[in-house]
Amino acid sequence: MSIGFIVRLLAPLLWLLIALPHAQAHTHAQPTPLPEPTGRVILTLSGDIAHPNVGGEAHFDRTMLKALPSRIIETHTPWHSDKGRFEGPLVRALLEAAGADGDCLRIRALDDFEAQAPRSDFYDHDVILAMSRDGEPLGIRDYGPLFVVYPFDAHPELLTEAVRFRSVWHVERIIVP
Ligand SMILES: Nc1nc2c(c(=O)[nH]1)N[C@H]1C(S)=C(S)[C@@H](COP(=O)(O)O)O[C@H]1N2
Ligand SMILES: [Mo]
Repeated sequence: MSIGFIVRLLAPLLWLLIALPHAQAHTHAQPTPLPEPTGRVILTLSGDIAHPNVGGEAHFDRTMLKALPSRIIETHTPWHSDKGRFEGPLVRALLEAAGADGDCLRIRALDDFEAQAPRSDFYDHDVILAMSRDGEPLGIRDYGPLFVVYPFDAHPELLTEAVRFRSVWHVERIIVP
């Protein structure tokens, strides 16, 4: 066997070894462009964000939030005596739109309240950032404009102090450490 023959045999293999991981990393890192908000920004995702649209942050107006995959959750909450029909984007859809990969999220409210929540909550359950209740936009008096709603009625095991703490109302920012 000549050296030339061995080189010709190995070259494509070497090329695969070098090029393939790059090709995969490239497709994986392909960002989904997040449009820029045109209306008033009501939610900001900051920190470790892969798809920023304004500066290094992901800003959302109402229209952008409404365009995300959403759910309707019919449930009581520890703060409502009657059942409500809460509707809004899935938190995991929001994280994916912003390219937020962190394991833990800091959810901050207009009143400076802040809670930490594990990312897994939003994959284990259809947790939404409710924008409306019974078809009406959530006002600041009804825990709006954005309220983290867990499906308490469907999953009573969620009625714990820890999850109550993560049920942040008046949400304005999600920080990905
Ligand atoms: N914006 C905002 N969300 C919040 C809070 C708050 O003070 N502000 N309190 C949290 C805590 S600690 C709990 S236990 C629940 C319920 O608060 P409550 O017992 O005062 O009704 O809401 C959570 N969400
Ligand atoms: Mo609490």
